[in-house]
Amino acid sequence: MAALRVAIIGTGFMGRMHAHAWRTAPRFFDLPVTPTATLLVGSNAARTALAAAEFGIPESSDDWRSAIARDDIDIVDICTPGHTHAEIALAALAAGKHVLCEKPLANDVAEAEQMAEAAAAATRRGVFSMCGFSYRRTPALALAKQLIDTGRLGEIRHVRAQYLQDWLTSPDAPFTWRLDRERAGSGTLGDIGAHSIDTAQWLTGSTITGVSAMLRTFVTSRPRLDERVGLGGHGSADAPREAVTVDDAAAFTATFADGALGVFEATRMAAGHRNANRIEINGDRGSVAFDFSFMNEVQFHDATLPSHEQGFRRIDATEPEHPYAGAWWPAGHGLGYEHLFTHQAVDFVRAVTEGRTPHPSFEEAAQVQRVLAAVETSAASESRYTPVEGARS
Ligand code: SOE
Repeated sequence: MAALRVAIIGTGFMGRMHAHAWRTAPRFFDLPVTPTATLLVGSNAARTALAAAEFGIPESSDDWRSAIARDDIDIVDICTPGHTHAEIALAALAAGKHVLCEKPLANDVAEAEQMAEAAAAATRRGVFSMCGFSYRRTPALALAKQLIDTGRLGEIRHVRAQYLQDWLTSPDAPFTWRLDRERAGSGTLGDIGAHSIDTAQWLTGSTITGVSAMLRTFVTSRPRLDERVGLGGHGSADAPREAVTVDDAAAFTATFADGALGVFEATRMAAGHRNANRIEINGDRGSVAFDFSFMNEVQFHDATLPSHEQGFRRIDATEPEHPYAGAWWPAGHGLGYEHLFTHQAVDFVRAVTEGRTPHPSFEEAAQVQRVLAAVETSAASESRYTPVEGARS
């Protein structure tokens, strides 16, 4: 294998991010094979050609099927909305392409399980796949994983995860595909709650076995996006409004196979929190706490120290010994969001060339999908919800 040629499907936020990652990975990391994004595929030919020029990708197309049929494409990198993941991934695996697929893996459990089965079969033919739960590639979180795996937290009792964003706080924030159940599968739950579920199961090495959940949609329609303003701006008050068919917020408790208890919250309406992806894990020997707002740091408490020496201490995960960090800048010169995607590309290339299944596998991502489905089922029934007697409404 001399090179790995990548076709990126999707020209939005993630398409742009992945293009950056494929370009950067071989510049900073010593890779056995050089990946190159050679083709960008989008739904509109003219806009995709412009995007390809901007991302530095030599070719563009509006036909993902012909991209997959090409002999000179080795990796299909799926960065499209969720409703297209299964069809593209299944076709790509059948054509013998390695597949990197954005999260959540699919829009429902049936699709996710079909993808996981196809991925397992492809692995036996030397064709690999991975789901893009990119936060696994945060150096500070990877350090937390090392601390947990080496027993520094002992037996895990609590997982406390919150993913707080605020870009939907205003009722005039514009409509996007992420608010359409047909395309996105679910709302905040699948978009960012899925990250917390994946991170929690990955860090603890334990699966979620049950949930008790609530979902809320606070704003039921939004103005159609004014292209001139763009996401993050406001739709004009008199613009036609589109119905929001997904959740704005999710809250649930969870049980883990190893006996731990989990409390999860995800919202895109936590005013003031742009991207606070937080998780804290408590065991009988210590705790770790992480907040993406301070993404280069992890807080570690060692409960085995003499009590007068105990307390959370901040570890700056930018030393050369820390995961991924040695490839970048001198210690203390932090990393950003885009680095996670570069690390993801690096791990994917290394696994593919060494013939190893990269993580998270489609099967791990299908387990996240099962949790998402359980949250929706629980929220719909609210069967374990007990109203407070005598409370005034
Ligand atoms: C939007 O909520 C979003 O871009 C997610 O889709 C990403 O997965 C997350 O990393 C940042 O926020």
